[in-house]
Amino acid sequence: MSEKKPFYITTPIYYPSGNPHIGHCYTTLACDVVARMKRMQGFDVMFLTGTDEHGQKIEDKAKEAGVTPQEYVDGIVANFKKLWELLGISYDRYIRTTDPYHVESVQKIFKELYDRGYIYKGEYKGKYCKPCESFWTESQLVDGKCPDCGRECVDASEEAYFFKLSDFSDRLEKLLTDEELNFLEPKSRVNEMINNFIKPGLQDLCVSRTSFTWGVPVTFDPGHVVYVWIDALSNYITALGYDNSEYDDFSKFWPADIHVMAKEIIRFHTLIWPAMLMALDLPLPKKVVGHGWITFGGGKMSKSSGNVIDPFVLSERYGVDSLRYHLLREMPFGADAPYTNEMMFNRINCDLANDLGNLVSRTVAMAIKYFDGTLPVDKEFNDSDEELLKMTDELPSFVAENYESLHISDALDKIFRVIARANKYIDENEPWVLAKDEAKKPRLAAVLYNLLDTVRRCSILLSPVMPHICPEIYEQIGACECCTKWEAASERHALKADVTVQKGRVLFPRIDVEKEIAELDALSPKKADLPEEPLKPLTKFDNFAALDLRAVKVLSCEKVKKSDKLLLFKVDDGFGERQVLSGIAKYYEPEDLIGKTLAMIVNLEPRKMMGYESNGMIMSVRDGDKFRVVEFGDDIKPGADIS
Ligand code: ME8
Repeated sequence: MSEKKPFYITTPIYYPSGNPHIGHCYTTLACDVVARMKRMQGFDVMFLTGTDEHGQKIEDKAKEAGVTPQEYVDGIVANFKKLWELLGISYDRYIRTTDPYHVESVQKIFKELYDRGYIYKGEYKGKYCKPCESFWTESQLVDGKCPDCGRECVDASEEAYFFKLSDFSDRLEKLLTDEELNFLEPKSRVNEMINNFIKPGLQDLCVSRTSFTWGVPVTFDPGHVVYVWIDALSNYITALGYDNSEYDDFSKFWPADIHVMAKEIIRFHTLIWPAMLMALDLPLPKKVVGHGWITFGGGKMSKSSGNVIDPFVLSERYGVDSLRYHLLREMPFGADAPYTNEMMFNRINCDLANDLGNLVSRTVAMAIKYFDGTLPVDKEFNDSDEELLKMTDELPSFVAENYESLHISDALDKIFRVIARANKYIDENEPWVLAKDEAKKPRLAAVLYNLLDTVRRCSILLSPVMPHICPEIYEQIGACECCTKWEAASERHALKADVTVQKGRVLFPRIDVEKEIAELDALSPKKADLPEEPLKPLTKFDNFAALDLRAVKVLSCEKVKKSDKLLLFKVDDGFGERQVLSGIAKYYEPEDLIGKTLAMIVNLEPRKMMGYESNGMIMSVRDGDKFRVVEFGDDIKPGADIS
């Protein structure tokens, strides 16, 4: 039996409603660093990530794409996994909430909570959009209307199950304020949870819905599916085999050591999740850490000029470890950090090419030049070496602590201070001057040895962040396996006294910032050249075939009073007359359209606008900031079908 201590770390399970982006990369990389370090420290690590695949949004996206929800998520999940592989994410387990074992466990957990009296049946009240069949909260409405279709919503209610979150207020407040436990970091978030949520009074949480079907069915009440958080949060225990026979790791790894996420879902992890566990009589996770957001020019990621931020493209062009380093270095603990390609290029040039890359290549080159690659055993160390060595001695405990508490940027900052100090040490000792005097060869050997050994120690500590490059550095500086283990970072002079170096490739080629920005620009279509709407995903032929598209002849056309947008048409559809509205009043005088033969979708459900019923949709095409109707010559008869 292994005597290793267990260590369990998790990312959120991401929504596969779109492809993974740099933001998802940050959390996953941060967890990867901790997982890699803990493995090096001899822990038995379980690093869990995955995808949260149920819900209305996925159901809608799949419908839009004309595929089943399962087909839709399968496609996106494949991209998540591809990206994690490319970035070298060393996860041990990947959970999908559509995995049958998870579904089974969630059903049992839901039932258990119900049997224990923590889930009860009630009425969910909200704003309901009938055509969209969707409930919205007040805050989701846009100008008081449905955020999807812009139509009026009505007060409505549906039968739903609720979780008694309100029962747990006192225990949650205690948990969050217990100084010794230090349950939530950063601390600033504790007050936010207490003042914004606990103090105003926790509301019971709606945990089932009947208005959509893409979810885990409630076993004892057909028609209800488990709504979002009970399904999603349970992943942290179902993935270990809680209430299922897929895995048998629950007793070993639960409670989790750290749940990592960004700030917007701290609330769910520090209120709902502990309350669920309390209700189930299970131990609570040891720590929840919420980092800031990576922001992209004004907060939103965009493909605008010069800012292609597809992680696949970036890691292929500039190296996986450079991307890993940049993201982890740039995000100060708890705060937001903007992302731009320019910042990444400057960071790579400054820290990686100039400081680390140069230190390695200069030191190796000097060892080759002055000693044919193998340092002599005879060395002369002196007191002036102490400052560099002492600074390096302080690193391992600082780095370990800061990696583990997700202050990764602080840890990297400290490592790079030592690297900068080592570069200064070269300038102070002027090896090229020492080399001119045969009597100073032992001193020269000591200087180069100190440098190589500092590179070794720093590289061990950097290896969780740059797992692909560090082994290359070990090779160049002649570090054997035993002196690159985690503990060896604390040891001075663990390199062999007669170490042999090897010239290797340039580890971090300098980036010509302007040229690269121009090339990335060329890779992405300019904003002005892009169609306003991106292409929609593929859809089934049947979706197209369901539309009835016809040529129609305009019989009459007039402006709708009090509307500067709408024109009211009577058209001949070949079978009779029908009334239709179109929002093109800004672009046409009504009389110009009378007598024209236009393209129209004739089988859309009727819709009322400004008091008139519209039966179909006249098709028009965007022309800059205008719209033009799609029209045919007089030879096309009304009713002719368009395919
Ligand atoms: O919230 N900066 O899924 P999600 C930093 N399924 N981190 C970011 C980020 C950004 N710009 N964008 C995303 C969900 N993230 C739920 C979670 S857990 C039981 C259920 C990361 O796909 C960050 O970790 O919206 C954030 O918390 C998470 O992705 C949100 O992922």
